[in-house]
Order: sequence, then C-alpha cells, then structure tokens
Amino acid sequence: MIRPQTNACRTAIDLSGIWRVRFDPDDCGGRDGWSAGIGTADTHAIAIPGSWNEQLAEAGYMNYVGAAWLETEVFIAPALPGVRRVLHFASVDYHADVWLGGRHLGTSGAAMLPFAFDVTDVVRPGATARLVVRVTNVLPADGPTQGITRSTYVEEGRPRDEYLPAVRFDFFPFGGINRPVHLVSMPAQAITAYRAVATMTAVTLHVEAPEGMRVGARLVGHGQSVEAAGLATNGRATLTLAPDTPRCWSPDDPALYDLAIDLLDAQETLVDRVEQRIGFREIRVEGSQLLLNGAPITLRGFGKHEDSPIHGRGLNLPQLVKDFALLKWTGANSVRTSHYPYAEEFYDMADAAGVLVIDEVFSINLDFRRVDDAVLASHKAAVEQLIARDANRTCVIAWSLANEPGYLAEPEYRERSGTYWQALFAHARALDPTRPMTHANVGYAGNDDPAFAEADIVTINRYHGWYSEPAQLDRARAALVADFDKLAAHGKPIFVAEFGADALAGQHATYDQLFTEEYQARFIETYWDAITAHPAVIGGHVWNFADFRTAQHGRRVVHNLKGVFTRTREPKMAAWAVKRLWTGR
Ligand code: GCB
Repeated sequence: MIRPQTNACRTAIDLSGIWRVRFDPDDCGGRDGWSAGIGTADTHAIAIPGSWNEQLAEAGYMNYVGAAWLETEVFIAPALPGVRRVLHFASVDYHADVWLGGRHLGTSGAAMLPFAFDVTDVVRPGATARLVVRVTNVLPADGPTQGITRSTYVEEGRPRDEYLPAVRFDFFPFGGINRPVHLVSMPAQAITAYRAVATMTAVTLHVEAPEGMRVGARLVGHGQSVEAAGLATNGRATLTLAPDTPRCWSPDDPALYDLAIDLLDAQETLVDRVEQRIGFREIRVEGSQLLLNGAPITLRGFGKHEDSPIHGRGLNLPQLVKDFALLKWTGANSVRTSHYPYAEEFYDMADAAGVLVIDEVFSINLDFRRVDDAVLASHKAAVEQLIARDANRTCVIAWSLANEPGYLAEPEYRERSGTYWQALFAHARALDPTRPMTHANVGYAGNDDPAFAEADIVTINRYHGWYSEPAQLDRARAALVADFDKLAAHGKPIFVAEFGADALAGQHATYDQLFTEEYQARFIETYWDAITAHPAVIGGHVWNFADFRTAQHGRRVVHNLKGVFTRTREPKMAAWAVKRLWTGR
C-alpha cells in the first residue's frame, strides 16, 4: 500500500478536522442503522486525528473502552475518466469498520497500521458523501497483543482486577482515529507497490507495475543525478540506481536523496509517479557488534510512546518536531518505537535527522497459556503489514517482533514458545532478509529466553535498582553485569532496550530515594557505565523519553514517570545527565 502523496499524478486530500462521534456502549449502532449516519442525538464534536479520551473526558469518556461511531462529510471533486479514488487510513485504535454513502467498504487490518479501500465505484463525483467509521479500542483475544477485560483477569487467575481501563500493558488504551485519513485520487494504471533495497553504493528497486509498461526511476541529490528504466515483466521491474560517489547516510550525516519512480505508457507519457526520500547505508551484525556502514556503532537513545496531553495517541506534529529537537539535544542517535509502529511522519523525521529506528510490532506481554494458531497467524500478519509499510525506510535498522512475551513467567512460555519464534522469525526474515531481527526480553523469561535462539540481537529490558534491589545501585549494577555475562554466551550483540527509574519532577533528596530526580539520574549513569564497559553490549535505550499516561493503577501516579522529560517536555535532572553522557557537554 503506497503512502498517500500529492505529485504530478496523484492527489491526496487530508480529511483531518472536526468530525462527530457517538459512543455505543450497548453495541446497538449496527442494528439502529448508524452506518448511514449517526444522527444528532448524543453526538459530540471530536478532532481527528485525536483520541477521544482526554478530548471528551468531561462528557464521561476518559476511560471509555468499547465501540464509537465517527462521521464526517467528504466532497468528491469531479475527475477525468480513468482516475481511481482510494480512501486511506493511516491507522485507527484499534479496529475499524468503514462505510461511505451507506456502503460498507470493509474493515481495518493489523492494529496501528494503515488500511485502504478503493472507492471509485462507490462515490459520485461532484457530490458529498457521508463517511462513517465504527471504531473499537477493544483488542481481540487472538491478536499479537491479546485483549484483556475485567472478566478475563479472573479467568487468567490474576490476583486482582487492578487496572482502569483493563489492559495488558503499561500505557493508556487511547481510542479513536489517531492518524490522518486521506482521499487519494490516482491513475487506474498505477504502480501498486515497490521495495527499495539500499546498500552503501546502490539502491535496487523492485517495482510492481502493469505488465509490459515502462518503469523509470530517478535519484537526485548532493549534486548527483542517476536514472534507470526497464519494462515490467511478470508484473515487476527491477532497476538499480548507483551514483558514482554516493554520500552515505548516518546519524552524523543524514544524507538523503530524492527518489521518483515513474510509470510510462507506450507513447512515453507519464502515467503514474511515486516519490520518497532515501539514503545509502548498510546495517549488519558481525559477532557481538552492530555495524553501520561497516563500522561498529553504539546505540544511545530512548524508548518512546505516542502520547501527549489532550491529543492522547493522536498525531501531534508540533510535539513530534519538538521531540526530534530534544533527541538531538540529548545526543541520542536511536529510538525504539515501543510498543507499536508509529505514524509515518515519525519516520520522515527520523530519516531526515539521522535517528536510527528499531521498529516494533504491536505485540506486548504475549501470554503463552493462551497462544494458539490464531495468535501466530495474526502476529505474522502484523509483521507482514509493518514490513510492507516501513521496509523502504532508511532509518529503520532492525525489526523488534515482540515486547516482553512470557511476562507472567508462565511455564508454558519455556515449554511452547520455541516453535512459535522459529515460525515468526523465519516469516519476518523471508519478508526482509536485509535487517537484523530481535525482540525485547523481560527478566522473568530468563537469560535463556527461547526467542534468543532466533534473534540476531539479544535485547533485554532490565529494572534492577527499581522493581528489584530498590535504591541500591551497587547491587543493581552487579545484577546487570551478571545478566550481561550470562547473555554473552549467546555469542550475539546484547542491547538494553529499557532501563529507567520513575522521577516526579521537583522531588529531591540528598540520598538514594526512589522517585527523586537525583536517583533517576544516578540510576541512568550507573547503567550507562556498565553498558559501555561490557564488550558484548552495543548500547542502551533509557525508558522513557518522556512521562506518559497509563491506565489507572496503584503503582502509577497518573503517568509512568520514567521520562527524562515530563509529559509536556520539560527536562528533569536525568535529561541533563544523559546529555552529559552522550555529548560530553
Ligand atoms: C517494561 C515495559 C514497559 C513499561 C516499563 C515500566 O518492561 O516494556 O512498557 O512501561 O517496563 O516502566 O515498568
């Protein structure tokens, strides 16, 4: 699915704005015909993209989990014959059913990823059509992040019903249309997909295009311009673009080139075009090192979230720009998209800023007492849709296929997960043989986690000094180093994807005290020292870049406070500490 864009052949109209929403806690909207229009009773204005929770807290929807129907009107401009219209959703949280002019178009795919419908035959050019989207933020039990409800807590034998809303993860289950919706006009004969594989010297393009048509590609930048062309045979053209002296992309020099892929008819008339920016770079694992463009690289950065006041998980472009300025200010060179694929604008920024991205599939705390073939199938589908969306991204250096499976230390994890990981990693590798694969291990799953056998990088999340050995950094450091020494037996690079301590901005002490700014800073300094001292460890990501909202829970004070920045992006002492560690200033 090609991203919406406006160029010589395509036009993308952004449908962001103030829509209307009607909540459907009793699930009667389907029966009562809301798909044709939600009416005027009990409706609320809602900004799209944006989560309903904080926007509509006063109306009672802060903690709402269930179905909601959202609608807007779309004017379909008249068009020349042969123009197709596609309705593209960058994502909804977490599942959608869509109707246009009362016609059911279909449903979304994997959560947090795009989906689109061809609406050419549904719309009447020159008229306005009503777009209705039924969104639910209830996760299915057989997804790669298994849904949980108040009643399944009990079935799962958990000690208590302790989260509002009920969640399996440590962030807020914001609901709604959280990324833009576009109406795209594009040619009927079109480029349908492409894969760009970059090395340090060339970009090889595999373009899916109508049989027998001519495909041309042009790469321009840094005073150079190269072209290639070929015919689509068996639905595909393969082209190679190799400038004489390509400038390589890296965090120190994020050199991007403008790539345009053209589709031409027999008269050499331009029929379709897609564009993106791309860089020359290579990423590879060798022994216990990670090599970028042939040289070892230490990853320093953060796990993040898509989370901001009022917007919730809704795309917040000013905050995105600010976050990249803050990442640069700290000296970070990398980010993991914990715990789900982010909006495509994030990757645009990362490509341009030279920030390396570990791109994570939305799979959190997979509980192997409840894993079956349906879970594996939906996990594979999520991997497939993520790689389809992001494989052409220069900034993406690795895929993370799951976060903290086996979190409950259930024996079934050790008994059954081996074959699951073999199947999942093999599936991912077949889809992208060019990037390392990993997953984020939780301590409960052990330093001999069955997934490590399949991963290229041994990635761990550790909280010695916080959840265990609290406020005892000497013991915490010893436990961390003991983990490293055991993990080194895998003979692979070790990466610490999470380490961090909560700090309430303004809380201070002269001694080691949980929740103070001083302890958070000292915790990070202690970990960083151990990370950089160990030969097999390729770096670490502080948990978290900024404080973020969680479900209500006795161990959280509104937010998870492990951010080195507050939720509104003021620095804590720890932000200055990482800046000193990573920039020397
Ligand atoms: C973890 C999870 C992350 C949590 C974090 C914490 O291991 O991966 O989602 O927010 O710990 O702060 O407990």
